[in-house]
Amino acid sequence: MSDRRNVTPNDLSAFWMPFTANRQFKKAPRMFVGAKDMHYTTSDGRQVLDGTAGLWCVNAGHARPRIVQAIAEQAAELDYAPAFQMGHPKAFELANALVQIAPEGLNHVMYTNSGSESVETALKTAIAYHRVKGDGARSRLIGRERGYHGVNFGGISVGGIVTNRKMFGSLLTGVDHMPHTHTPGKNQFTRGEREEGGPDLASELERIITLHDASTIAAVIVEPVAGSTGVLIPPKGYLQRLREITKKHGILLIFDEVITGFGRVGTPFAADYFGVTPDILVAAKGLTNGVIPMGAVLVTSEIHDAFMHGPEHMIEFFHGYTYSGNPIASAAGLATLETYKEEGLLTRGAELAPYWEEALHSLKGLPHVIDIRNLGLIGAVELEPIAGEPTKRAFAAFVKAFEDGILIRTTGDIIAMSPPLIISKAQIDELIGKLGAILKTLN
Ligand code: PXG
Ligand code: PLP
Repeated sequence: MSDRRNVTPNDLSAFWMPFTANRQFKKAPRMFVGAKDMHYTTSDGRQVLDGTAGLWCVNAGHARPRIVQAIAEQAAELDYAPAFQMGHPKAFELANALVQIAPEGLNHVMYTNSGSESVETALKTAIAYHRVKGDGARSRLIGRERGYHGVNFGGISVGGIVTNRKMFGSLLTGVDHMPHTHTPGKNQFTRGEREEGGPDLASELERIITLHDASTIAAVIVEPVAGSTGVLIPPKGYLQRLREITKKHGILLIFDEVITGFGRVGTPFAADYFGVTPDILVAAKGLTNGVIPMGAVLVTSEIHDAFMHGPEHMIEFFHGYTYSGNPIASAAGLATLETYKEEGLLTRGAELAPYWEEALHSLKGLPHVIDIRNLGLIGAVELEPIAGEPTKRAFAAFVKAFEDGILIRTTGDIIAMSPPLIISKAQIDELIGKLGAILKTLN
């Protein structure tokens, strides 16, 4: 194999990078050329401690042997099989393995290639479910302010991110939004879930249902913990109440667990942590440890079975992707779930969470820090924005962190962290220690 370390590509302009300040990046590129366990290697040969599991996806750490081997073997044995009207064993094996670790009742799996596609699949399933039951008037979708559900049209319609809603036209019709669960100016530095406000916030859903009438609403979609928009932890009782309200009105509840799935909050899924089972669960990222693109949508038997009528030679659900259940992705998924199981990673976050919480909250009192939030192995440090220049202060922290050997994420002026679930206590100390030192140097 050729050694590509220290090779800097000589033309960066052809690749229009996603969610990146392209002009700024290309003036001073930050390049990774290798990764192993908790660390990346940069193009100038430095080690960077991964404080974000890549983009919230490399839950078992990098280049894990089982996964590497499974991908290589699968590529040689069966590289691709048509996804429609044909099968291959590993897609079925993985679906069974997923159902085993999923919350009780979520018994059927559809595959996609990303979180965004999983969201579209879930929304279409919800609408079609009511339709096949003869309840086709239920087509409205309810999302939430500050929700992130990927970048495709359904996802940005139910999502509540202003830039998406401003930039991309009129989006889907028949969508409404609940208020987000953040209470800025109150409850700062709460550890985990706050006590107050849950039932009140959830009762906003009742107001929306009264406005549109329940008979027009197909589904409510929420992230159990909003990740992308800055780690917004729901108050106690909130998700439980959403479940009660949706059930009462015959509305499907969709949990988007693209970030919270696969051990991130210390249980296999956030549904387990909160003790609330949705009708549809959306997953991606940690399903294959981020190594091969793959997402999944899990549904109850009630939903699945509602489609299994009509002539047997007919396609029951008119949906799917060229790469749904791709053999190499399926092999990566199976090897990932085996790695999680062997190392107890789906619950390791619960053991580490108190240490993580303590470390994070030790940053209280440092310059510019106005809030700290945490749940499982998720953490956020919110900084006071520079007046008139939002995002600049946190971005400066991000660049300095990369130079000092830690990888963090920023969204607005919020620093978000979500390390691989294999992180050691010493590495938590290093990550938070370095971040604290950086915060002291910021303007
Ligand atoms: N739903 C949720 C809840 C997500 O967090 C998606 C859907 C879309 O998944 P794909 O695979 O299409 O990107 C996401 C993705 C960040 C960050 O740093 C978050 C995501 C992706 C990239 C960066 O906050 N979330
Ligand atoms: N566009 C065209 C012209 C296609 O033929 C297809 C799939 O056959 C798609 C888009 C969808 O691609 P995918 O199945 O990879 O999502």
